Amino acid sequence: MSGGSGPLPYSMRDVGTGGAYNNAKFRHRSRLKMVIQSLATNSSKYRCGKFTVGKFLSLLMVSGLLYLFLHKDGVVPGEVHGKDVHNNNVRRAPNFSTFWRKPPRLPPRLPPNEIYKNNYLLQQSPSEWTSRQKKVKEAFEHAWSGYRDYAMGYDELMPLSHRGTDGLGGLGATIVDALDTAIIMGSDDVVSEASKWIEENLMKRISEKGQVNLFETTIRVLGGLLSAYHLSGGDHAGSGDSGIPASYKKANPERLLEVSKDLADRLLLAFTSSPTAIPLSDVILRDRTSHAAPDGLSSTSEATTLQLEFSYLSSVSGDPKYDREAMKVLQHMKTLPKVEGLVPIYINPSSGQFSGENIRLGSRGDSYYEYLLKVWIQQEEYRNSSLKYLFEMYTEAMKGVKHLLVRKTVPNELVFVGELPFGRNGDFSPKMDHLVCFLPGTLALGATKGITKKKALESNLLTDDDIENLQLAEDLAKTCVEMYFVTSTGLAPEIAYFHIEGNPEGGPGGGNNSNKYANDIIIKPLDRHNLLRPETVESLFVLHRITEDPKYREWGWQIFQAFEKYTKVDSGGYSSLDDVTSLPPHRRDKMETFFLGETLKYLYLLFDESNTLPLDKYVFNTEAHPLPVMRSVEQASHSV
Ligand code: DMJ
Repeated sequence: MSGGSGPLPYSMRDVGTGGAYNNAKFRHRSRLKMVIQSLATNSSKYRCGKFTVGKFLSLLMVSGLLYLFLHKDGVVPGEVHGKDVHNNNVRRAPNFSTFWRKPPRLPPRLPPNEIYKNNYLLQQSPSEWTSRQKKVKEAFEHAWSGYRDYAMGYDELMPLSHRGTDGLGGLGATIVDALDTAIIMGSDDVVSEASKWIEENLMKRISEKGQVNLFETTIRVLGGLLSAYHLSGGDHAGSGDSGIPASYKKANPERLLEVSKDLADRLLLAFTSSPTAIPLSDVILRDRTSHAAPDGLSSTSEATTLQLEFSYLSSVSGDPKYDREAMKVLQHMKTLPKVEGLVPIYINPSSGQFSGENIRLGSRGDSYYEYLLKVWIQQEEYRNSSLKYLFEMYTEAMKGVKHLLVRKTVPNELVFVGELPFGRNGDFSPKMDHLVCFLPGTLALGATKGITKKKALESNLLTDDDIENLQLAEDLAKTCVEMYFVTSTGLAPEIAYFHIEGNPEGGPGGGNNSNKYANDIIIKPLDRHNLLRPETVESLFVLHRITEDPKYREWGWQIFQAFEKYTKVDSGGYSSLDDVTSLPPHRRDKMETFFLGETLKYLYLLFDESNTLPLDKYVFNTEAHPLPVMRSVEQASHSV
């Protein structure tokens, strides 16, 4: 019989009785049996009264004769002698018997993916996570195609009205934000299109454009250029650690460095024009001038989230001025009075002092805390000497967070980080921006410095503080994902309030009443929008790398699916939403640059199986642009 003597293309374990691979489910049925069965069935169903046993037996006899007649010539010599069954020269000529012949019983045919998935002996088996990672890459390319088709050269895409908009000064921010993501994912076409545009246009834009915000331009544009420079092999010291396949397309590093320097030279005016160490908030690129915001104030986070980029530029350009100006800010911050390490969200560049008492880890406060840690991590050589103060400031601030800002909800004890809008002596506000969801990742990174928890424990590297911070990171990450799962769309609002004992705040929830935390989380009408922000998936990525707990990936996958379902625009791109609590959610006609620069990059890396961009060798700037940890010359040469 066909295939009877050959080896079976599957393991017998896969075709046992019962279970998913029960052969009975796949057996072919004889056509003759089917005809008889059908006749009998039809008879009994429609003509039971007229169809006698005699008629049935006669029909059986006729059928039998017909069967024998048709099988007279139906066997090829090879089959008779049990040899050469695969000899093409003796194949049966097609005739009626072919049609009637009973097909062999075959094992279940699985599609290739299923075969790989169920055979643990195959080394190259693409896992479920690899196929999910591929979906993220497809999403990235879909986002890019919308931008390229309707908004190429603008800062952002308006995916519904098929237009572009310049919300960030007109430097083609989406292109630069997306470039390193494309390199990491191996999206070669996007790398070509983005780097071609940068090479041909960006320098000119920088020399012609007007006002840009120092912080946004540094984290998105300068950070994006420098990261792409590194990943394209610009600095040979660290690029080998990235784990990105050499075959993936890269950009032209020389050109990227040239543009970076030109941009940074202009941005430096914000530092050098200020009477204090605190930079002014805006720069007029073409005029090479800088000015403060209309109210004269800078956001604390904005003034203090510049150093990873400027320090790295000094290191690769050999010019210390970038590092020097940017680091003055943090040295100055060290001297200012704080509330248990916590700082108000405004600072005055004229006086160099904080303005107001509003303390929060959400907007205008967030990345101050992130960069205290990351700048310390980035400059490995100075961790125990000149930059030690940064880790001390970070440690004190996290103690302050735990003491003054962390609370639990009623009834279900979700852990969250609230605010002190009127300082230490004012009332506590149980409000948490989605932006705060960067904190779980930062806490986890601060605890192990990028290595896995397992390794850190084995090497006895974790202090009590580290263990407490890691636990807080896990608790907060849970709260951040519940901010998604509690809504009708499965997407988080921009801001949530939390129900605490004696809390005067009350209000509607997220619309998913089956969620356990429906009564713990309050979402006010004006806070229901979603801008495709990255912070939660960023923390899931870091926590997964550090704890190796698969739940972080599962959570990330659920969030990704919700983005796919409710924010994807058929003609290309993804859209922010007005209200995550209503179905279908109204869309906002805007795709933020960080969806390509951060959100999709972190999801891609969350599902990555090969530790691309290891966290003990890379720091991600606050816009998710990875920069290498700068090791001393001696350390670097040992690892070559
Ligand atoms: C990004 O530009 C950066 O992550 C920044 O630190 C905060 N806001 C957005 C993303 O939400």
